[in-house]
Amino acid sequence: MGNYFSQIFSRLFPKKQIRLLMVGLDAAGKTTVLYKLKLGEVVTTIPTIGFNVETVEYKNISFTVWDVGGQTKIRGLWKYYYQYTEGLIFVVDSSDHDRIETAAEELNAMLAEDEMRDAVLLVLANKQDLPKAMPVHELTDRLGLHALRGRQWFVQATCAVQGSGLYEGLDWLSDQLSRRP
Ligand SMILES: Nc1nc2c(ncn2[C@@H]2O[C@H](COP(=O)(O)OP(=O)(O)OP(=O)(O)O)[C@@H](O)[C@H]2O)c(=O)[nH]1
Ligand SMILES: [Mg+2]
Repeated sequence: MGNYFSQIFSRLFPKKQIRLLMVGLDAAGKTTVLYKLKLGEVVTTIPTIGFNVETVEYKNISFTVWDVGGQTKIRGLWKYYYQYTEGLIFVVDSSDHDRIETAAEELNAMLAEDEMRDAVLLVLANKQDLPKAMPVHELTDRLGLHALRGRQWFVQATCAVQGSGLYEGLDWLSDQLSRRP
């Protein structure tokens, strides 16, 4: 009986579906983020060649999260995932001082693409547990986010292995996107 009513309820009020693309340089922690959200666990990852995709249910929203590998040689494949992306999650290893410029270049090139015009941007300042992690304000500067025009963006500090900050990031995305038709 309960099941019957919940089926009627979900037909009357279907969950909003939101498509998210999660990219960033290799080893930033994307796959760790994905499975921490999906399973509540830290999985042992290997570098992603290709993609992982999972749906994550949160706050009456069904997020479809595409996690695409970030190694240099395969970054050219990111563009095949742009279409219909409503939210871009750009994951950064906050302790990787040597590659923050590369991360900034990749992010800004992606945001310049026409298909990404309407996507909101959530940056995950990941690996905040590491001693040399850059704080949010420094990452914001170094990624050039203050120069963005006509884009909703937000930077969330996270530690994917502990799970901290991940749901705050989804909260921001759901606030931005659930109001859209
Ligand atoms: N200390 C620390 N390590 C993390 C954190 N998040 C991820 N890692 C580790 O970073 C390594 C790379 O994580 P992945 O999730 O495989 O990285 P990825 O971004 O998916 O990498 P590609 O698939 O190659 O693009 C793994 O050893 C993770 O355990 C974090 O918040 N803190
Ligand atoms: Mg991966």
